[in-house]
Amino acid sequence: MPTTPARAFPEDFLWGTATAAYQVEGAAAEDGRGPSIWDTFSHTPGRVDHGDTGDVACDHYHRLEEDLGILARLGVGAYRFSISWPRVLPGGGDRLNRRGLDFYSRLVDGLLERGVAPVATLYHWDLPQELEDAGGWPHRDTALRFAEYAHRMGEALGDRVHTWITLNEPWCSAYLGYASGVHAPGRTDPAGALAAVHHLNLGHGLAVQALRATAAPPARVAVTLNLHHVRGVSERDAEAVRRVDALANRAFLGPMLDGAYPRDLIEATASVTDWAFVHDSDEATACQALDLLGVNYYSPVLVRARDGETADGPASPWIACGDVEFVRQPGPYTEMGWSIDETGLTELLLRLHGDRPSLPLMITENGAAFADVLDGDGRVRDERRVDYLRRHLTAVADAIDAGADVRGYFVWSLMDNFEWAHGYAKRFGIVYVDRETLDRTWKDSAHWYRDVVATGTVPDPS
Ligand code: IFM
Repeated sequence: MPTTPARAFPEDFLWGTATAAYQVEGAAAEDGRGPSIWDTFSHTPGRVDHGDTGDVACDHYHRLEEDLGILARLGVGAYRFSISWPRVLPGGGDRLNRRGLDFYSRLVDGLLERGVAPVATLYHWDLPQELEDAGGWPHRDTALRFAEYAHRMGEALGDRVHTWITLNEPWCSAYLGYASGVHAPGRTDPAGALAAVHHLNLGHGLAVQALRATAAPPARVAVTLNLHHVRGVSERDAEAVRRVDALANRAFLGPMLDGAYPRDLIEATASVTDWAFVHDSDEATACQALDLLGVNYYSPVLVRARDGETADGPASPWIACGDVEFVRQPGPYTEMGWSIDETGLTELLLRLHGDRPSLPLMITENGAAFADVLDGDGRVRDERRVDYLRRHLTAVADAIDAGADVRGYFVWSLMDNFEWAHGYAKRFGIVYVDRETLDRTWKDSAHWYRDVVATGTVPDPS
């Protein structure tokens, strides 16, 4: 019977877990926090399954000590969280809300006291509502406000936070927020979505400059992208693959890492926008030296050309791709309907390393939703999540063995939380959160991950 050998990771490999502010904090109207686009969106009937909101979420804001204890017992070397912009700068202006900042200060100190390195993401989708009212990410000024926010956070926390992530998954912010409208703010404006892409890229570059100017050395600055590993059904789908890759990946990698939008992206979207919102020197500003590239990976993408026909349907995040079919891939699937295929992760990491060998990589999110059940004996037997994590960590080990410079891995997520338009119906946590009591229970995967972290080794499944 074939066995999968245990895989040992480098000694200095960083093991962590991740969450995001709106998904876990709750306390939406407390201590001076202002509204974000996700407060507005989730309170709009029909936008989020079951009418769920992040008002309470996991109540992490009030259960900070308990959650810090969980992280300490997991033994992780790092915790990736995001700062809620409207909690620290309500309205997105320049008035610092001390009580909001104090929460992050306590979080950071609590992590450091427990030997856990804080990894702070500045923007995980919760734009202050007032900035959306003024135009949102399609509007250039939002990038400038974002840079000011980065500056304030670098000043306030940069003495203790040494790893910073500017944006989380700008693909989602731009295309799901402004093209398909399934995420906040729920707009369906393809030209606006491409303007959002640009202002997110610009805001990223300005934020890197702001962090470098304020955070104490040796600050590491990164961005997290949900890069899509795109495959074609056959060789004749190469053009479709290239177009989807341009929109999904190179729209961000191009300006951020090479200082230029790819020509084929500009051409493919010419009927939607003339890209006049890109000012001279913006691309150079977006392109700042990075210490790490954060990679979020869940599943690969499979596409096929539609033979010239275009599909009308609900607003799509895939601008100028009406002639591309997104093909359902073979199972097994997670509860999100995403196919489980870890080979895409190895291939993606090797592509990134091949393209830019000197840029270290970090898996800033990877994980799976399953319909977990808290059994009568108090256990959550989530063996499918253990299998998912084992497969994907093995895929990371394969990439490292083949030469990729991967420095760390963060499980998404520390605990079950508000899964955006799906509300609380999808459970991604390695810690189970009871929706009535908000009690936390370690799932089998949390015990498994604690052992992985302690030994630096992914064990043989037998
Ligand atoms: O929950 C999200 C997270 O906020 C961003 N990355 C993907 C996760 C699962 O959908």
